[in-house]
Amino acid sequence: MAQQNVSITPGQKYKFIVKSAEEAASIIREKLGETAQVISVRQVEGEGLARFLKSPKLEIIAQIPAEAPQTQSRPEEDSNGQSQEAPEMDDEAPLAESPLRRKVTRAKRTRSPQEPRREDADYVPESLVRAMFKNLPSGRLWTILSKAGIPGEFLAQFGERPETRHLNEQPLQTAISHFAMLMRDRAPSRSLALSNRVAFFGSPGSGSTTALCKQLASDIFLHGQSASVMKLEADEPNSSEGLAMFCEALGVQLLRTRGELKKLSDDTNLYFDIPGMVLTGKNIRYLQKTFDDLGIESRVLVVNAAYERQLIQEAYTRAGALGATHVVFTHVDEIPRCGKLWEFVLDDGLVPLFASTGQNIAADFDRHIIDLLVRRTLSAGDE
Ligand SMILES: Nc1nc2c(ncn2[C@@H]2O[C@H](COP(=O)(O)OP(=O)(O)OP(=O)(O)O)[C@@H](O)[C@H]2O)c(=O)[nH]1
Ligand SMILES: [Mg+2]
Repeated sequence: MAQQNVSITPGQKYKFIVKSAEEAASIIREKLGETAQVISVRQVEGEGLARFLKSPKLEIIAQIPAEAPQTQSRPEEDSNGQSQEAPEMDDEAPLAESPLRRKVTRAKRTRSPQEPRREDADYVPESLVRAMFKNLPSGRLWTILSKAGIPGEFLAQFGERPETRHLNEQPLQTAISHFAMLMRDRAPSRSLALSNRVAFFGSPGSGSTTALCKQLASDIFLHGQSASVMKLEADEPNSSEGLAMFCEALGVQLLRTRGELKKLSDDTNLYFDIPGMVLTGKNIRYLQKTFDDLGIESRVLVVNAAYERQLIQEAYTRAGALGATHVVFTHVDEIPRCGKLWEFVLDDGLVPLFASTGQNIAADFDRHIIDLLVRRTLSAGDE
């Protein structure tokens, strides 16, 4: 294997594409030394036909901790057991990171959020996760959680907590209910109420208009509140046929110009439908200004739960830069494994408003996301 004797930089992340966990372990040790840490593991497949012709590979991101400098040969290529520096994200927008996400490499986006890679690409067999994360707790419960798609580093961090160590000694059923209880306890207790001006935004097709309609229906049917909707335009067209029909059916006013806002009473909840847009720096600035000008305090990021975990992270980071307050996960009905959502739901950043679990705009949503995840995680892992 080609090597170059140049010094590697502590703290810098390196990406390795390998065929197996064993190969990864030996390459990482050889190239980065014994102190290297694995930060993330992802199964990658070829595109198109290559997907069927080639065996899956693993993409491993590793780094030497900043406090452990040393000189080693530097990885230089990027295929078949070779390696390269992990690329940093294309940073148009100011980025704010949450503590949980700090450990995770932000790699350059290779496809647009309009065409998200499905979450299956993120699934790494439990045996491989286990080989990569040495601190991963062992036992039947952890096997189930790992199979359910909870990321290895998240599980390893969770397993280090004193209150989780005893779980393996318990009968499985007891361990499962304790796990569920710990997850519920760990969820941030804040329930940030919505202000009376709320915008739903997300990448094209993420389900933001549908999410808005669900919230609207809940206000009207369940809480008897009055509400109006305003459709905002931007560079991207904002088709409103479905929204207009739904508003008409509910007897809700659909506003199209800012001038109409003056006629609204102060106690009316007003929901803003934003055209789907990729959160580039320009769009973030546009949205931030629009939200500020219109006095929109509640800013709900709508994110398709079928996106790759990395894209969800990116959406979170970018939405944080425009003052997002809440998050809605959509298409939860379509994903076989919900494990990857745990780290987002347990994060102290955005407050989860609900999970959308189907196309029905007057139903198909669940506000008890923790319970939903516990149910879905354990049933997926137990299959
Ligand atoms: N299965 C499923 N489908 C959903 C869900 N949420 C939305 N959809 C469907 O996804 C499609 C896009 O939903 P929209 O609400 O129009 O998405 P949008 O983000 O407003 O799209 P644009 O404004 O055009 O960018 C529609 O066919 C919805 O019925 C969900 O939770 N589950
Ligand atoms: Mg829409």
